Amino acid sequence: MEIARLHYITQDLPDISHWEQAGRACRGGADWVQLRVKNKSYEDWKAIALKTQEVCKQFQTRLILNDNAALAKEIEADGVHLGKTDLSPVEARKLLGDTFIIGGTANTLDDIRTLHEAKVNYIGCGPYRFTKTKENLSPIIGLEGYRILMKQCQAEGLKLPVVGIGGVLLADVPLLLQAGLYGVAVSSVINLAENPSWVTSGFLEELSLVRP
Ligand code: TZP
Ligand code: MG
Repeated sequence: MEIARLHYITQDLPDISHWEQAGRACRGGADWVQLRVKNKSYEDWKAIALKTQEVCKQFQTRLILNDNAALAKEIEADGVHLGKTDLSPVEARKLLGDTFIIGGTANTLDDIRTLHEAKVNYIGCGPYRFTKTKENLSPIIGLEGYRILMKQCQAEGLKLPVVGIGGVLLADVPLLLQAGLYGVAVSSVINLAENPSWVTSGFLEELSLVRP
């Protein structure tokens, strides 16, 4: 299955809903939306997810739920992104089946090895730099860190698409791709922009300039 090179991520914001955020990114061409909802009951989360799914379907954009494999299954999302404290990717695969997209979070080479073993479809590896978007950040990886990690992956034959995440800005894209990353996952740089659709299309343009 084709993994997008731009993983657009919604966030909890006071003045705009998750589905409106998704709509802005979709209008800019995003074909992959990760719904990142925090601190909501299952039912509230489900209501948000269904509204976001409606928007994504209009644009034929894939919807990936963060954290919640059960909800992803219930609403028949396209995928789920699992952190280290969520359901394990192995259990998620049993629950969701072979065609469901399962992504996992990595901070180290060991994490990447484990996720590869678990047959996830892609890996979100970060944080690239400090970001206010996520609490309890893992140690910063930085550009040199990615270079080293991606070289080690290549040496070990770990061929999964790895997207960089955490404080990624448009101007970072060329160097991150040169470091060996497949793509990027971004949230606030799009959500807090004056023109989120325009920034989204800027990312897609930058990513298209370098082959993975
Ligand atoms: N995981 C590691 S950093 C991060 C997540 C979800 C936040 C990404 O958001 P931003 O706003 O692009 O830094
Ligand atoms: Mg998570």
